Amino acid sequence: MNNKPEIDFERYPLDKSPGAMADTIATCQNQLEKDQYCSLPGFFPTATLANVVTEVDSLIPKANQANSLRNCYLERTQDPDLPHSHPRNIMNPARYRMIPADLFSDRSSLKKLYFWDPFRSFISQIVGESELYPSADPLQPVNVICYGPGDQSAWHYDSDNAFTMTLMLQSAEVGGVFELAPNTRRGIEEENLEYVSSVLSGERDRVHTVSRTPGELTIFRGCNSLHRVTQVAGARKRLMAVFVYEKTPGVIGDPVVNQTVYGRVN
Ligand SMILES: O=C(O)CCC(=O)C(=O)O
Ligand SMILES: [Fe+2]
Repeated sequence: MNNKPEIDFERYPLDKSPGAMADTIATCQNQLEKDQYCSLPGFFPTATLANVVTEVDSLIPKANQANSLRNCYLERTQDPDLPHSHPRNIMNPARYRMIPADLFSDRSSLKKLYFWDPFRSFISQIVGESELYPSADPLQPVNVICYGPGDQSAWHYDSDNAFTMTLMLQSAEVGGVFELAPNTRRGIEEENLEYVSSVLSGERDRVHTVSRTPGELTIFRGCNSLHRVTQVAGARKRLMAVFVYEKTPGVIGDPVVNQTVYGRVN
């Protein structure tokens, strides 16, 4: 599948010579390096968003709902050998619905974007990878996370991906704010537990509120930067598309992860 997707080509001329995007790529690289996220507003125009939202609305009833207490490592059990204040023992509620890739039509603008080679090459340049590949998993490549009233995500680190790519489809009326604390840890060898605990307990000094307007593409490095989505209120759902690229071809997801996230393995 390699059809041209319906993005705003005037603002983002990915269909022109590679040099046409050089300035945007450099700006994104700098922002990503500095803040651990970068933003491309207006990537999807309004008409494209409207089509995708219609498709998403029809799929929500088929989506699995995640609803659990979890720590920032995405674990659902505490460790009784550690103090109460240890990040492993600070549990927060997470509730949302996840629409897996196989429910979307091949004609969906989300899939056209995901499988379009110039887009993948653009993203690999921003994140500094020589090559990225589509995921071979039936469920993981293109998802939409739906947050209805009362839904939210808990402060967490993303597990293995070096970067996470999201596109805001529809914002909530109230709440649903994406917050990110850049570089809360250096990696699992340098956890900075005191600072992590302070963010989990409400310390706001280094927390960024990241702008997410409808149509905006955001790339972030969520592996070492705590992030969350605050609780949504109001009738309009917050709808966020998430795209997963891999560093090697043919990658299939962990069946345990798929069962937890989607309620099925494939
Ligand atoms: O819904 C969002 O804005 C972010 C979701 C998230 O944390 C993720 O995809 O890793
Ligand atoms: Fe995340």
